[in-house]
Amino acid sequence: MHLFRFLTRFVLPFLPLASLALAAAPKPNFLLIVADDLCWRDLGFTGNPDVRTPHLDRLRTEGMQLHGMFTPATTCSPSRHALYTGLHCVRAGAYPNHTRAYEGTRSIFTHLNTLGYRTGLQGKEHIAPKASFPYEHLGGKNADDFAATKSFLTRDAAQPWLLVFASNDPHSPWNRGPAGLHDPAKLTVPPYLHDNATTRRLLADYYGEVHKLDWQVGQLLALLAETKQADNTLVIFLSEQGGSMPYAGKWSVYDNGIRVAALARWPGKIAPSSSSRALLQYTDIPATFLAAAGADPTKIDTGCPDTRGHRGFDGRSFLDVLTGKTDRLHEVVFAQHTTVGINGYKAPYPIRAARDARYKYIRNLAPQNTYDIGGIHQTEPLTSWKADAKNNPALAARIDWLYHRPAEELYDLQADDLETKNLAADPAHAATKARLSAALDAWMAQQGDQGMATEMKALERQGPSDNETRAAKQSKKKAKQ
Ligand SMILES: [Ca+2]
Repeated sequence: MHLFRFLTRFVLPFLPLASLALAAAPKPNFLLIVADDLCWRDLGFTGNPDVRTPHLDRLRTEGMQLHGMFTPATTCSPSRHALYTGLHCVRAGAYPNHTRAYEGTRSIFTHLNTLGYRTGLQGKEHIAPKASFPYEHLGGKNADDFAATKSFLTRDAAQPWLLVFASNDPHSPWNRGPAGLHDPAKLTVPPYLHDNATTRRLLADYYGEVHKLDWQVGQLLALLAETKQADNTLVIFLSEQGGSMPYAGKWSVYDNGIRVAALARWPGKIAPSSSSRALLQYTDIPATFLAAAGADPTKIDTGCPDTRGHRGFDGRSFLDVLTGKTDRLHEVVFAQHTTVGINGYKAPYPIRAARDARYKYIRNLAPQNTYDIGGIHQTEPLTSWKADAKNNPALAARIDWLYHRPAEELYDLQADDLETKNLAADPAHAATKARLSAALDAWMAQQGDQGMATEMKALERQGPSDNETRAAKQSKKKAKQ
């Protein structure tokens, strides 16, 4: 019998409609590209005049720029847990750096594996426990092994996939980029950095490593084109969290730290050269992928209930933002910073923030302490800045802000995007402060965030498993010495 007649007479009438729809529209693939310690401003398409990012700039013209994407954390490990679990940091137990989620927590890898996807992660991991993140680790520690990437992408044409490409670039010490690409003397030093020879030298090295990240993105996009999967792949690029020079954002909830450069490309679904200002968070990514795969993200059990017993994601799908149906998702986004457990930390300096489209409210929970950690406070360029500050009172005051801040801060980001004018004591902004402060309280309660008490439990939340916390591992090491 002719195949078509056979199908129409005997097979199609017995197939449920849903499977027909699936057969007509295969599930999309997902390529999630994550940078490391990249301030959102330091890309060609976000306006940096010096850095060279031709591949990312092209990706921007092929898709949508998400201007309102935010990470809920200020360091690598908690940002990644939120990104993969769809849960904010304290609820999942993954809030200090070098952290892990509670046993039983599920991630986007778990959920997409259930839907029949193969899932891989290439490059930097920094997440635990293993059982919560059931991906194949591609290329070992070498994120530049694109032969491993190609073999993963082409293994089985009938099976959809998720690949997270987690680059280690441009994380310090900035020695992996091409040498001599930028002349330090010719750079435009951003206004939030102090301009001296040390800053310029480090900035040139950092920009070189951003260029290397861009080369990796070029390799990935070329592989998608070569394997003819570009049209059926939703590509998302994220800058992770801010840069590691003072005021470049990392370890702070200022916008240089928690605001993220974000792009999304999905030919035929996302309009080229489009933009959205919708407020989004990393925790929205898992729900968005599941919605794009045809699943209902509101039915997902994350394995980790909040204080009200709700087991779903903290995030929501922004698929309708990507397809241009809406330009709104959240009214307020949130972030937390945990100092205890950061390499070289001296005293607890927990910070919380709530931000809407215009204003940001920040609460420093231990303003009586000195904020002092290894990264920004004890390395270059700060040492050179301190030497210059001896004859520069404005710079000295700026440096002191790295160590001491008031209990509350409020900024009008429309008028003051570098957050230099604290309006927390200004009666004209009392209502705004009260509104964002109340939103922050509600978020902390939902998360089970007890502020200082939570900060003091941070060491228990570090390490690969409940049996081997980072603190226990370190004291074992000390006992041996
Ligand atoms: Ca990082």
